[in-house]
Amino acid sequence: MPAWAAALTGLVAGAVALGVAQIVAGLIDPGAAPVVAVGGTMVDATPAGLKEWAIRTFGSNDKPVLLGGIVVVLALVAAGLGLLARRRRAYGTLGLAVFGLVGAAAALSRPDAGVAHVLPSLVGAAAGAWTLSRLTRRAMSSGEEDYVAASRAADHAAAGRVLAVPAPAERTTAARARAERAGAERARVAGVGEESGAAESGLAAPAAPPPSPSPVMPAVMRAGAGPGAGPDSGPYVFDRRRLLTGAAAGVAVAGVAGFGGWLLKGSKDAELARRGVARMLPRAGRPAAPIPAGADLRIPGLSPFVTPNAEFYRVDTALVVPSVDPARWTLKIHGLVDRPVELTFADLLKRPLMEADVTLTCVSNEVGGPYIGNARWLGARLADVLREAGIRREADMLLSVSQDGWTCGTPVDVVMDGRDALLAVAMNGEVLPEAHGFPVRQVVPGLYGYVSATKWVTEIRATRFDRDEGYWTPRGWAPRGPIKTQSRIDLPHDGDEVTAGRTTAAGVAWAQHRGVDAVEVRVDGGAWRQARLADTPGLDTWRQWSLDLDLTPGRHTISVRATDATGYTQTSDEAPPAPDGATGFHTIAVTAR
Ligand SMILES: Nc1nc2c(c(=O)[nH]1)N[C@H]1C(S)=C(S)[C@@H](COP(=O)(O)O)O[C@H]1N2
Ligand SMILES: [Mo]
Repeated sequence: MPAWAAALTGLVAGAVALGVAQIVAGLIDPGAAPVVAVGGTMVDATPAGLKEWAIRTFGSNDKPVLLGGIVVVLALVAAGLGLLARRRRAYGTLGLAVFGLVGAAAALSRPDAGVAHVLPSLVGAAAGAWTLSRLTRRAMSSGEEDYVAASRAADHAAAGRVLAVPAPAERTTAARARAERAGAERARVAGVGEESGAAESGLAAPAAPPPSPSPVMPAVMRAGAGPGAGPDSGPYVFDRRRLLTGAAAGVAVAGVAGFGGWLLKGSKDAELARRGVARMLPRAGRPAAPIPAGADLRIPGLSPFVTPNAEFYRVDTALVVPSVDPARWTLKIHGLVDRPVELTFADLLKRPLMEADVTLTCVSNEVGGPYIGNARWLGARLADVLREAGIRREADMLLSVSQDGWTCGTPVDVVMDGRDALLAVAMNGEVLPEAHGFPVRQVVPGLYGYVSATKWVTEIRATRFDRDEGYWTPRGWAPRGPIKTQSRIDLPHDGDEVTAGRTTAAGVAWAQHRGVDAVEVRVDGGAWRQARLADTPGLDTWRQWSLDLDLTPGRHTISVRATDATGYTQTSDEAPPAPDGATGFHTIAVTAR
C-alpha cells in the first residue's frame, strides 16, 4: 500500500475512534470523551505560567485552541499508526489500544469520573482498530478476492462442462481430473486450497496449465508465490478506489457519530432541568432594592451596569461545562463542624433566599482587562448554613469543591462578617446558566473568583489554611485573594482616533465591599481631574464613571485611578496578575484629529 494510503487508513480509523467515543460519551457524560478528558488532565498539569500565557494569548478561545491542538496531534499520530500498520497490522491495533488506554486512564482520573467513563475511549479505540483492519483489507485484498472469484468461476465452468456434456466414462474422468488439477493449482497459488478434493486426491499439482487468467492474476501470482513472501504479504494488490470509498464511509460514520454525540450532549437533561428549576424558583424573601436609575450612565460603549448573562465573562478549568442534575445535586458541609449536613436542592430553595448585586472579578484580569462582570444574584446566605452546621472556631478556611473536582479556599471570617456571601441559584433573574455554575455556585463579595466563586459546588469542607489549599495555590497564586481597588477606561478605546475638542471618557471602577469613593482621570500625565461617578446600589458592585475631556489635535494618553471608601488610592506600581491580582493604572493612547 502506498504511504499516503496507509496514512489515510490511520486518519480515518482515528476519526472513527473519536466519533464513536464522542457518541458513547454523549450517552454517559460529555466529560468522558477522550479528547476532553486528556485536555482536562493537561489543563490541570500545565504549569501556571504556560496557562497564563495561553489565557493572555487566546483569551476565551483558550479551550477551543487546546482541544484543536489535541485533535491535530491525534491526527498526526493516527496517520503515523496507519503507516506503522503498513509494516505490521498488529502495530496499528496496538497503537490504537494504547491510545484507548491513555484516554480511559485520563477519563478515569478526572475528579467526577465513574467506572463507565472508560467506555468512550475503549469503545472508540476498538471501533478505530476495527476500521483500520477493515480498511487495510478492503484496500489490499481486492486482488485476492477477484482471483478467488475468478478461480471459482473457472472451476464451475469446468465442472459445468463436465456435467453438461455427457461423454464416455474415461473422458469424463479425465476431464474431471484435469479440472481438479487446474483447481488445485489455482488454489495453491491463492493459498486457499487445502480443503479441496483435488488436494486430497494427491495428484501432482502443476500437471495442467491454469485456465485463462483474470487480468489481476500475474500480479497475484508474483506477490503470493514469490520467494520470501511472509505471512502478511499475501497475494495482495492495492485498490485505490475501494480504499477511497471505504475511507469515505469511515469519515461519514465518524461524522455522524461525532455529531450525534454533540446532539446528545446538547440535549442533556441539565438544560431541561434548568427549565424545571425556572418554574420552581422561589422569589427572594429579602428582595434587593431596585437598582438606582443613576447607576447606569447609558453611554454607548460603556459597560452596562448589569452585565447580561450571555455576555458575562467565563473563567474556569472545565473543558466541557459540567452538567449537574439538580434532582440529584447535594451540598455536603463537613470538616470542622459540629453537625455535618448534606443539603438537597429542595432544602436549599426552602431556605430564606436573598438578592444581592455583586461584581465578580477574576484575579487573572490584566489592568484594563475584560474578566469582570456585575449581576444580581439570588441565593441562600452561606454564613447561616455554616452556623447551622456548627462551624468550629479553629476553622479559618472553607475548601469548596465543584462537581468537576475544582477546589477553592475561602477565608471563613470574610464569609461570616455579614456581607452577602451566597449559595446562588439565579443570576439576573434567570436560573443560573450552566456555564456559570448551575444549579448552585458560591458568590462572595470582595474576593477574586478563584478563592470564592465555586461554580457547580457540591461540597464545602471547613478546614484550615495551614492544612489545605485550593486548586490555584500550588499553581502559583496566593492562598487569599481580596480584590484590589481598580479602574478601567471603556471609551475611548486604546488606539482610537477621536475628533479634537470635546471627547467623553467613561469606564468602571471597583473595590468590592469597600466601595468606590472617587475616580480621577489625567491626560498626558497632567493633573488628575475628578470624574463624575454614577450611583451604586451598594459596596459590592463596580461603579461607572465618566468625564468630558478637551483634546488638542495629536496623540494623547489617558489614565484612570480609583480611590476606595477606606481612602486608599490604587497604586501606580505595575504588577502582573500572579500571584494576587494586577496593579497599575489603566492607560490608553488616542489620536485627536
Ligand atoms: N468549578 C469551578 N468554579 C470556578 C472556577 C473553576 O475553574 N471551576 N473558576 C473560578 C474563577 S477563577 C472565577 S474568576 C470565577 C468566574 O466565574 P464566571 O465564569 O461565572 O464568571 O469562577 C470561579 N469558579
Ligand atoms: Mo478567576
